[in-house]
Amino acid sequence: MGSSYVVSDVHGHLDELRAVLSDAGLAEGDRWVGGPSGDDALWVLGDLTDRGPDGIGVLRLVRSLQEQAPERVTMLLGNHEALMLGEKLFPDSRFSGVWLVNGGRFTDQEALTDEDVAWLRSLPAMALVGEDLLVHSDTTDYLCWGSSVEQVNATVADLLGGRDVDQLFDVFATLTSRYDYLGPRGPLAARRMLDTFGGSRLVHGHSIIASLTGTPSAQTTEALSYADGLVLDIDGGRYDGGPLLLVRLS
Ligand SMILES: [Mn+2]
Repeated sequence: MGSSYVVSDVHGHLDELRAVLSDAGLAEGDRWVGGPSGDDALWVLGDLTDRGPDGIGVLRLVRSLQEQAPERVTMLLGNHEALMLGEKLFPDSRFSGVWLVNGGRFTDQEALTDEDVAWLRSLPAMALVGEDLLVHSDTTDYLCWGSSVEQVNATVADLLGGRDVDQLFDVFATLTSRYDYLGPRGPLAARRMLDTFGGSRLVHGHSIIASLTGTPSAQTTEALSYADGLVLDIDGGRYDGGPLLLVRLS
């Protein structure tokens, strides 16, 4: 049985994504290899684009790897995927200003094809991998979409597939929430998620580790376990000068 890896918040840094996947033996260039056993799995926890140089390149690479190995490569929805969809599907809506402020790049948006849009609309919001509950954002607001992983993903698929700008904006807004597992009530919030959706640890990106620890991103070297060990933050803060972390789940 192979290992499972997670990576998150690539934000357009294609070269770094290639480098960490190559170092782990998961991919060589654009080709999926699957690690030493050939049986490893990769979970990408959202936010492929914006803020960085080549978001569309990152999107194309992840899509391609998933096409090569659909059973081994899975991508979850981040707030920037909802944002990218909103800007594409509803131009001149309230998405536009928000998209720009959040680091949207015209080159990414112009290169986005109908196939890319269909792919983005098909992305699940959460997954249970062994004992790890994988999500993009450190928010308990996933609970408003359902009380099982399947239900949440079905609800989000409906919202992403619709023609209602406000529904899509709500998905984006929900996924921008953060910091629900910090502080004295953090473990309780994490337990609520794990009791509802399963797993013994919640793994997220979205909020850079530096923002939780108060130390600069340049000093981040590994994922951060917190909330009594119930939560793991894997966002090293690449856009903030930190590392792109590829984390092996155990
Ligand atoms: Mn995010």
